[in-house]
Amino acid sequence: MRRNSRLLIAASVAAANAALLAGCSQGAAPASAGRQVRVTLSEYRIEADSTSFKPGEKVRLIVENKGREDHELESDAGRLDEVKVPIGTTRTVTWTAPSKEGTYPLECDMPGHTGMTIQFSVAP
Ligand SMILES: [Cu+2]
Repeated sequence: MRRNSRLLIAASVAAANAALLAGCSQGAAPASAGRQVRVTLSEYRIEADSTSFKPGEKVRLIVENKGREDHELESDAGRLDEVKVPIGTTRTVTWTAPSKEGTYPLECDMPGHTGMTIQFSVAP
């Protein structure tokens, strides 16, 4: 039961990512990244060193799961593809902040993790 629902979610996330990728070209990020921002996942919240970014700023996100469950981090509006972060692991990804000013959610979209969200802002 649990396995089936995970598979379904994985399939729908893959479809969403494909749709996102079709609409933008941010996959080809150069190796040089700007500042590092640590993001910590636990039950059921997200904490981050910084939640303020410049439009189009390139950032290295160091995402650590300090919880007792698997988590992930993503932002559809903020253009961060899903980063899976199993229990006890840390994942580093390069991310480019949206070019448009505004407030965006970063969230864990796993079943039952509703409310595991943090807002970040993009402003010059
Ligand atoms: Cu979670």
